[in-house]
Amino acid sequence: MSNFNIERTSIPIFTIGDSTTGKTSIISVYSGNKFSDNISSTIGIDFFIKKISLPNGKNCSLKLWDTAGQESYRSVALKNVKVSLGIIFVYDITSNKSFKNIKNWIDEISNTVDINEIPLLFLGNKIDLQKERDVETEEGEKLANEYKGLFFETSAKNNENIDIAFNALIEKIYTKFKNQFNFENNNNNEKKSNENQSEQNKKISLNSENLKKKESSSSTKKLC
Ligand code: G3D
Ligand code: MG
Repeated sequence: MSNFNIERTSIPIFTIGDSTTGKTSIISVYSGNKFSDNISSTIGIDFFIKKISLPNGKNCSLKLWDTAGQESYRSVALKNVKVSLGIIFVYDITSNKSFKNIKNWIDEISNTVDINEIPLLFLGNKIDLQKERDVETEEGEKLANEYKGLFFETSAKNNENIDIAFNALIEKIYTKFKNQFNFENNNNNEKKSNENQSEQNKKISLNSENLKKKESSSSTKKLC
């Protein structure tokens, strides 16, 4: 499958939040990889492709963009948020700073997208570290309610609540954007996907140059 086809047949979702909150781990575990204690830090922006079934039983792919916090990449990465159909905000329940910063991230991307128009998912990650908890569950719920987003507490380490959170987001995206899903082409896509099993659930890294190319090619929102 060429990148062109990936672009045309996937649902773009962004993960945003402070570094070390577990964004890469969450996406990686959801994409079917084992949790790694030594995950290499995201340098610029990567994306993972994950094959899913939609609520209507049809197959589709999620394109999960994984952003790093470094300033140099952040501006390029955030420009791409405008093509997203879902945004995941991640904080670390052991870091009140990362929780407080979610509002700053929201302010930053609000320059690019109308967040009221995009399904949002708020994740408080690292619930396996209960003894170090620095953010109460109710605070996370309150924040998510304020922005009419979904809320879950997760552990990428223990693979806890990861699938359930993504499924809830997919359902919300499907309900909101189902008119944009091109089901006529779906059989075709399924056939292509089956011919390219090795292309599924893969990680793709972008440097800033090809990211700009991606940015222009991903402005279309034709889905599945
Ligand atoms: P980021 O992509 O948001 O920067 P990473 O975060 O996924 O790179 O994770 C940062 C660190 O937190 C990693 O540890 C990773 O193993 C750890 N981590 C991620 N999710 C969890 C979780 O649910 N529980 C616990 N206990 N740790 C988690 P290192 O040691 O590599 O820095
Ligand atoms: Mg990362």
